[in-house]
Formats: sequence, structure tokens, C-alpha cells
Amino acid sequence: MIIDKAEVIVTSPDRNFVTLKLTTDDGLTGLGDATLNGRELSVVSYLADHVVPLLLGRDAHRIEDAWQFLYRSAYWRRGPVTMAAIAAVDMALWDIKGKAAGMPVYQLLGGASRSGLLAYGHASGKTTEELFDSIRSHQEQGYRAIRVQTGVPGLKSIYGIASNATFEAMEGVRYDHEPAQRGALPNEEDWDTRAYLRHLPGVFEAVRNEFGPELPLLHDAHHRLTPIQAAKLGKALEPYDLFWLEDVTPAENQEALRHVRQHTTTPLAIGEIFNTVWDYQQIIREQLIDYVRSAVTHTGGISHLKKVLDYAAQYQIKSGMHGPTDISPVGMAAAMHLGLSIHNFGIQEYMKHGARTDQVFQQSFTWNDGCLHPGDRPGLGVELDTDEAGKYPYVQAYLPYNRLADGTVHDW
Ligand code: EZ4
Ligand code: CO
Repeated sequence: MIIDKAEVIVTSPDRNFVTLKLTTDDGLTGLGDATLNGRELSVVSYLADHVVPLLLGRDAHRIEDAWQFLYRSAYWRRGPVTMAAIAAVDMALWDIKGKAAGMPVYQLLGGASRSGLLAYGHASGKTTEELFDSIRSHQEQGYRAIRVQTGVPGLKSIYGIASNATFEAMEGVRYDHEPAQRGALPNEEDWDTRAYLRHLPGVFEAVRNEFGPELPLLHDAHHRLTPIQAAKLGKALEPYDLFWLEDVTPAENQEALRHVRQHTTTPLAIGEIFNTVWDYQQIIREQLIDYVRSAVTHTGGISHLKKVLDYAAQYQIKSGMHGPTDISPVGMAAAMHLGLSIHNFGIQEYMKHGARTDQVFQQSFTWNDGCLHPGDRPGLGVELDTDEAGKYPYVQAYLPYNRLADGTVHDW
């Protein structure tokens, strides 16, 4: 089973996606997601210019060998571009192996450890009233776990709050479904940590009073706090029994989590911008987190993220795989196969893709009673309609960034 064709496909139905498509000499195809939000074309070049020539003629069955070869032969290890490119190859090879075996990928990973994957959605509102409506609407869509993001009085626009996009191409698309805005420059947002820390606990109190004690609630601080601010927030939120508090500090400094951990029993989740097991080495070994946030797409594929999660399992740390709309349906399928098979599954983030995206990517997953299942088609269960994909060329888009009131750039 020799790889004799490798194509890098860029399409922008509702947002940009980068997909690697491998074809073997016996006609099997495999898809891999290589989407890196706001920096898509660097992964396209990495794949097309440097990886595709190495893949042609290789044995498609040798997944681990391909991974080790791409990682070690590059010499320059790790990093989001490299690891997204390797992830796409890894996913595509698992897809092919599943099709060759006539089995869904989760069967090759050991079979199902559960009947479905509890998933959480993103509710948000500028005001508490809007937030309640958004939570109710998510419950009506079947969600049984909900991330809560709220506006902060005095701040104009902040991460995670829905608003209608202003430009034509994205009309009607809510911000919480697509933070990368199409255009030549990134949007500037504002931030004030003290105002946020004063406001947030009251919002969670109101949500608990309205929706009761059982509903799992999550929150994303999106890397914006210092360790002591994060500790204060974790303590303040303890009465509201969060499922997790995510990305409290910028994730590069793993030791910061030790300070947070010493002060609060609010469960912590981190890792959506991590790329390898090395980014987790200390925080897993010292049990400084409760959930691993990595996406298959950004962490070297199924093969590597499984190693991270198997390591995490030794410390009772569970998965909480990243699933925003910038993970393509291929990356989401890979997450579902991995999540279904591992023992230490925690929860899956799930934001619905747009209708055009669902036309480009033909999918086989199911959504029942708040739970995802990847389906039982051989491989990952996703096919790309190349004619549909061709209708939507790449559009420049950037994630926003933050400035404080005095003009200082702050973590977004
Ligand atoms: O900001 O995926 O938990 N989810 C998140 C996401 C990220 C985007 C960045 O591309 O933090 O919304
Ligand atoms: Co996040």
C-alpha cells in the first residue's frame, strides 16, 4: 500500500481549512486536518514544499515510522506549524488504515470505551439576560454541558462573546463560532483584568441560581491572568462548582500552574496551544491540571495525542480535546475516534460548523442526547467534496488581539 498522491487542499467555506489528502496505489484515500487558525498558509507551505515530496512512494501502513521520520528528520522539532503538518499526515494514514481494515479508526485504537462522548457548547452574552437565552438555546440544541462566557461592564468587545460580524461574507455568523475575522488586519479588543475578576463570580452565581446545581459549567480565561490573579479567580468560583476553569495563565510557563493549584480546588484545563508531550511534562507529572486541552490537529495527530493522554491517565488526568470551529470536520472526527477509545476521556468541546462547511466535508458522526459518536464507517468517516471545496478559495483572516486602556498589548 504505497502513497502515490498527496494533495494539500485549502478551502474557506465558512472559514479557512487546510486538508491533506493522501491516495494510495490501490486507490484508498485518507484525510488529515492541518488548519492553524490565522497562520494557515505556513502549514500549506510546510506540507506542500517539504513533506509531500517525502511521502510519495512510502508504505502507507507504517504510521509510527512516518511520524518518527517526519519529527526527527526535520531536525527542528516541535512548534505549531511542524506539529500541525505531522498531525495531518498521521490522521490521513489512520484514515487509510481504517479503510484498508474495513473498520472505523476507534476499533483500531482498542475499540469503544463508552457509548458516546459528552460534549460542551459555547454559551455567551454581553448581559446576564443574553447569556441565559444563549444557555437555554444550547440546551434546546441538546447540549448537556455548557461553557459560559460573559461581557464585562466597561469593556467593548472581548473573547468569546457573540456578536454579528460586520463584513458581508460573514453576515449572520456569530463571533463565538468564529473568532478569526476575515480582513487585512486583526481586530483590536480591550481588556481589564480587575474589572473581569470583579464581575465574573456574580455571573456564575446568577447562572447557578437560574439553571440549578447539576448542569456542568465551564469557563475559559484565555491566558489573560497572572498566577495570583488566577488563584483568586479559582477560589472565587469554588461555590459554583465548575467542571473546569481553562487557560488561566499563559501556558508557556508550566510552573505558574503550581501557584494556582496551591490555592484552589477548581479543576483546571490547559493545552489548546500546546504541540507535544514536552509541553505537558511538568504539569502532568506534578498533577497541576485536571484536563488536557490539546486538539489532535495541533498536537501531532492521533498517534502523539494518544501518548500524551496515556501519560495523563497515570495521574487521573482526563481528556478535554479542543473543538472550536477552526478544527475541521476531519480533525473533529479524529478527536471523536480517539476520545471514544481511551479510558480517560473527560469531555469534548463541540461547536457546530456552518452549513457550507458541512457540504464540503461529508461527515458520519452523530449527535444524540448531548453526546457525539464518530459513526462506524471505515476510517475517520469524513470525505471531502473537492468540487464544493473549490468554490471557496482562501480568505485572509486573523485572530483578534488585546490592548489594555493605556495601549499595552495584552494576551488575547
Ligand atoms: O480561541 O480556537 O476554548 N476554545 C478557544 C478557542 C480559541 C480558538 C483560536 O483559534 O479558546 O475559541
Ligand atoms: Co480555550
